[in-house]
Amino acid sequence: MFAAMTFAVNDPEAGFCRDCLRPQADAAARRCAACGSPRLLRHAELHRLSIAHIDCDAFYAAVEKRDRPELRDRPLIIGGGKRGVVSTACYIARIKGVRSAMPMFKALEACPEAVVIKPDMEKYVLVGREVRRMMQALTPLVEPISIDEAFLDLSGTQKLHGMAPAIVLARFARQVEREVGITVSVGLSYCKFLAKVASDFNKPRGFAVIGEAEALDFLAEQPVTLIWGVGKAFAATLARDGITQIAQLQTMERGTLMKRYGTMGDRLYHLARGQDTRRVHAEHGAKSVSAETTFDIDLAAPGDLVPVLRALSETVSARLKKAGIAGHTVTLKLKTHDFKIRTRNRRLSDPTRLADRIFSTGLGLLEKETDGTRYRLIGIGVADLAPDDRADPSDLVDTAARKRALAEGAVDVLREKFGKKAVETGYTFGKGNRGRPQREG
Ligand code: DCP
Ligand code: MG
Repeated sequence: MFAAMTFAVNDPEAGFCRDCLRPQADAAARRCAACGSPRLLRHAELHRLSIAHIDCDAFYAAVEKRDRPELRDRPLIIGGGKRGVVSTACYIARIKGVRSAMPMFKALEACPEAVVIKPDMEKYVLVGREVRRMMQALTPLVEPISIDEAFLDLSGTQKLHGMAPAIVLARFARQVEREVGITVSVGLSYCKFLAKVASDFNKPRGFAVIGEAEALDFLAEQPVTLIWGVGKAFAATLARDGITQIAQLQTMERGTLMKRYGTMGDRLYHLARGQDTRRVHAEHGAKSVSAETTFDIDLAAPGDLVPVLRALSETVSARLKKAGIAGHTVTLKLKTHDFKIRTRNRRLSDPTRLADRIFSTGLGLLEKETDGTRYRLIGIGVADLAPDDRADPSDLVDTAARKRALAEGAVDVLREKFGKKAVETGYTFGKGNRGRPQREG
């Protein structure tokens, strides 16, 4: 009889092997006692951490190298095509300085010997889906962020898997390598913010752990740009105020930060201290009603985006009314020109089914995102669904709401009678064909 193999991490300080997954006994050993691999993972909080961020390494390039093994040791750039920029480069090309979004001619100046392949999106989408399905076998709580990355919440899955989340994740990384033929990097922590930071930490084929006990010290040494939402422009604002390091934010009061930077100040305060209570939301878990549009060309101007938002809000509202439901939370979704998905939410005082409220809430969210970024997709929706008898009460703080509800009711009657085009609001009028929908759902 074989002794039952246990994958529970007995001693987190001794850790386990990322290649053969066996627990280790010696916390000082440099190689796995069983297989000799140097890829040992140890951390005092290894038992307890369960929020993960997984990101594929050099995704498009990895897929192409998988399909053309002769390119394995060559510098590879995926790019060109209409946009004339680098989509991604393999890690060999990155050593030469090639980066995503770099103009192609510059990339080839830096690395003239590189092989260049045009992106094959259809293929990458299929591979991305395959990886995602494998994630969903680990936990229902998988929140995709882009084509090659997602958050996973593995809390409470220890019993199901018979092993700690850390080992489940290492096994997953190994499985992706064997079955899909590409590599991933894993970040494990107690919150989304630090899980994402960790996954970037020792790419490629990385696995980094950030525990609660070390979070403050770790963050203190990092620049403010590490914080989610601190882009170039906001970092410049902070720099003008003399703030460049997270350590500085850790000494500041919440009130001061909020007074200076509004809701972003609140975020700075909490994230600088490693406090992030956002939950991992499953892709299909929370029921929602939404509509989205992919543009023919990327759009950045509010004047282009707002009318589309208005039209989509009306579509969502019509679906809600038809189903007799309303949503408590309005969600704006944007996909940037480089395929990053941004979602922004606002919870309302009570559920709504009105196009006007959905739109005006979405508009508030969109305003903060129209910073010159070019978008290829916009979507709006509502979540936290409820029966519509509690929706849009007439004694709303906003007294105009009742009037708007009545007006919308009248518009709906006209539309029912004479068709959708009969009544167009100022926002959608004449703009309907600018962002021609390719997909709605
Ligand atoms: N992408 C793109 N243009 C960009 C950035 C990314 O087309 N400016 C595409 C190509 C990438 C994929 O999205 O392969 C995933 O983006 P990542 O930022 O995760 O980059 P990679 O996976 O390529 O590399 P990394 O190992 O840094 O994650
Ligand atoms: Mg990636």
